[in-house]
Amino acid sequence: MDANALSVIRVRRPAAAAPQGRWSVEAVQELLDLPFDELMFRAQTVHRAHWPARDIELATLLSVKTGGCPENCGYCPQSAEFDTGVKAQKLMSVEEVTRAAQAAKDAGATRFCMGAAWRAPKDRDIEKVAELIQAVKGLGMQSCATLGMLESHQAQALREAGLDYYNHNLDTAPEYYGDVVDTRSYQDRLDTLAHVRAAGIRVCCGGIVGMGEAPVHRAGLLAQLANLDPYPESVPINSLVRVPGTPLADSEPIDPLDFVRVIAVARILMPQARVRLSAGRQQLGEPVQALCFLAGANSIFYGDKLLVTGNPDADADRRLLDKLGYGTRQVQVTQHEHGAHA
Ligand code: SAM
Ligand code: DTB
Ligand code: SF4
Repeated sequence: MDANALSVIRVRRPAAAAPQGRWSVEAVQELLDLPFDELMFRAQTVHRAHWPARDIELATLLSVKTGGCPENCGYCPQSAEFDTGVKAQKLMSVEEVTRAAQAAKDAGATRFCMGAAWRAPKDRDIEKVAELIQAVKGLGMQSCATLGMLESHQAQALREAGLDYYNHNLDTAPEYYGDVVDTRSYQDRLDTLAHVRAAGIRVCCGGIVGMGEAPVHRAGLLAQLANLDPYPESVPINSLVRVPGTPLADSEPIDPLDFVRVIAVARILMPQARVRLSAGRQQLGEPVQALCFLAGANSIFYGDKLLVTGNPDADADRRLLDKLGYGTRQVQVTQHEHGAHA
């Protein structure tokens, strides 16, 4: 057992105090390689020291601007370069988005995340998204947006509109990034994250596993996330949804227990972050999801659809949480509204 691994359960620092470069890729790899029981014990210990037990955040996603994206992210069904059957659409109206957010709230979601298939929004797009943010905030929900690369003044405008979180994923290790997308760089992603942070918006930043990456790339991604200063408040861990027509459609799926390990290490490295068990839950099944919660995941995407691909339906998720004894205390189902936007 190594000293780094032993030290991790003592981590109690506030996110804002995370020193740069604290985690080496090697130390993270050692955590990923721990015996499964040891890793789960450590992750659960860190989790219980920082979070209430059984507190699973429900965040609903909506694709407010779908398809036709000029980037070539190899995993993404919304790139215009790939033939995936996703049709490009215009930005949704305030009324449509408000209806969807209200339905999500009625079904028990507390956070509403709006995704747009842009490389980078124009200033006039930001003005329109600001109205969407205000509508979501008006319902008393937390707002999140993921719109691509931002300039500093755009991040500030989103903050002024009331945006709580900005999602911008690093996706994988820097060394593997060029194999996945070559229309933008890792540094572009880091620059946007810095603008978001400087504007006072909370950062939602994670990645995808199951893209054919080597284990060291998973360690590299986790080290990058944990070494952001401060580390993100919210960390979505996606398992690749393999969409026919995308370059990564035939990737070897990740071993489910390795996926659980990634969640556990994210929890250990970033004790105060909401670790979100994100895309790919349909493929994981209930027992693996239960292990992910045990490993420290405390948030899910909730609702029948992610952006353009499927997600377990809300009824199934409520059943799962009930089955696990987590209850759905925040959930007041309004049956006729739930799923109306899916
Ligand atoms: N266009 C913006 C961007 O790329 O930053 C925002 C939308 S983009 C769809 C948001 C995130 O979804 C990506 O960064 C990626 O991590 C995730 N994602 C996209 N396609 C995925 C897939 N097939 N499986 C898992 N995650 C995926
Ligand atoms: C994140 O990390 N995962 C979400 C959200 N942030 C925007 C997106 C998942 C997309 C899955 C494939 C799709 O439906 O487009
Ligand atoms: Fe475009 Fe975002 Fe999809 Fe990349 S992940 S192709 S930037 S929508």
